[in-house]
Amino acid sequence: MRIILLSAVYVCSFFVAFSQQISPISPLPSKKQIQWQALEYYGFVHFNMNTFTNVEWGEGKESPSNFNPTALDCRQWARIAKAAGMKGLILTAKHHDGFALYPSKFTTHSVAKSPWKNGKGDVVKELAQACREYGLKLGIYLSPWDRFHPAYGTDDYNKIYAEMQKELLTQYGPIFEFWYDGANGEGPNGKKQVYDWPLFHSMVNKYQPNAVQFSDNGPDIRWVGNERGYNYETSWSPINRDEIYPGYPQFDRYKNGQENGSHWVAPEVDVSIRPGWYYHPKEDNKVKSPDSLMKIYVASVGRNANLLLNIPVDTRGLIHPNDSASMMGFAELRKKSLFNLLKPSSNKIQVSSTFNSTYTVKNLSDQDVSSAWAPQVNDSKPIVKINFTQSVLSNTLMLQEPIALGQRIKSFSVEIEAENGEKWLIKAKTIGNKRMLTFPERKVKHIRIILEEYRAQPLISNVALYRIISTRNESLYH
Ligand code: FUL
Repeated sequence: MRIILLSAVYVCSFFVAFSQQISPISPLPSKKQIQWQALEYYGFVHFNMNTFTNVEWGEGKESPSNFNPTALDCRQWARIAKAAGMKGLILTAKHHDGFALYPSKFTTHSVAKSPWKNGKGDVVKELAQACREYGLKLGIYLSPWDRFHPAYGTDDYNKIYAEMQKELLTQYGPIFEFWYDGANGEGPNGKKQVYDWPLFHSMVNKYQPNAVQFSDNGPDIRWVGNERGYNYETSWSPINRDEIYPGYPQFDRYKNGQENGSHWVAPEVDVSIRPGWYYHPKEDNKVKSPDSLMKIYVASVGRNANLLLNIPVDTRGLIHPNDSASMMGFAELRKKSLFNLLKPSSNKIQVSSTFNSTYTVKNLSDQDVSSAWAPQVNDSKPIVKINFTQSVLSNTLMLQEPIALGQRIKSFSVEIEAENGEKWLIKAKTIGNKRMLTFPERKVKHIRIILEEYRAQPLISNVALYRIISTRNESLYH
């Protein structure tokens, strides 16, 4: 009888352990935030009145007659973006000077007043069509700051902005991201606007519920805190979103996100391929090189953010050949660098313990972000160990957490041993969606990843090893 009972207990506990799922820890990303994070890399297009007046910020007094691209071709933008591996394009439908790239009913300052296509043109429409043709997503940048609009600085302006949102959100098909700029200066009458953020957010939630909204504090995705193309090494997607607002002067204090933040608002790195956001002929030879874009990628996508790379379209209405060459060079580098050198068949991945058969070591090399390895609850020092039967020339370790279950890891270290006996110890804090740790390129023989602190039972969804190279086929990391 005792034996039967004991066996029953054993069988039951086996099934409990077998089927037990690890609970998520809040805050959690929504479905659309998870989908957005998977995009990783997409483009920004700054093309508007400033392109023709050769400035970065217009004053709102520019004549619409300036806007006259000679060869505008949104299909060229989309073709290049697609070939460059971007997943979408976000267009400056209206910048701070107030000029609208589509014939809005709520401003008199738009393409409708320009000589381009005799005032019958609509850049947003052309880009929406081109994106559809090339399988790209479309995003909208609509500057709340408007240095032209006579209503700016009054309550009416909030309603006008919301009406413009409605036009953009209802006339051009699906939108994947809505971008609010944090810049807020004076309007034409010297007044500043108090923005009605709840109204603006409700417009997107109503007309494009699948679109994520970007601003300094979200609500869905947030500014990284600089425009130079990198995220900070420690990066939490959770943040106390309600303590900050667009243009918040002490934003620096929030740039790492917060371990115990109230909301999930992952960072986006926005950076231009040239020094300026808009096209200036004098910057034709200042386009960032593919090597520099690769470093930006590692410091953005490889640090728990997405990369929004701006391409300034020129006065013809085309992407300049220097920019497109660099974008293609960058795509080529990613292709040559970002394939996993860990072959599960020959390089043995071992773990210190396994929670149950749902969270096995196999999940670490399946490239699937929704499956993960987890150690036993009582494993006080969870370790992932990789021994190479043949050492592998590499310079980057990539780790991922399954973000759908929340961000957990607070600190970890990586020990690397090269074939020649050299050793490194890398100490780091967060992983998040993706973390790339670079080290001097060597033939690597052993790697140990030690999970030290975590907010809840730790989970790792993927481990990969790369050799990231420059255009000269040398290591990008010496
Ligand atoms: C900034 C703006 O002031 C720049 O002109 C540009 O649009 C950049 C993306 O955001 O805050």
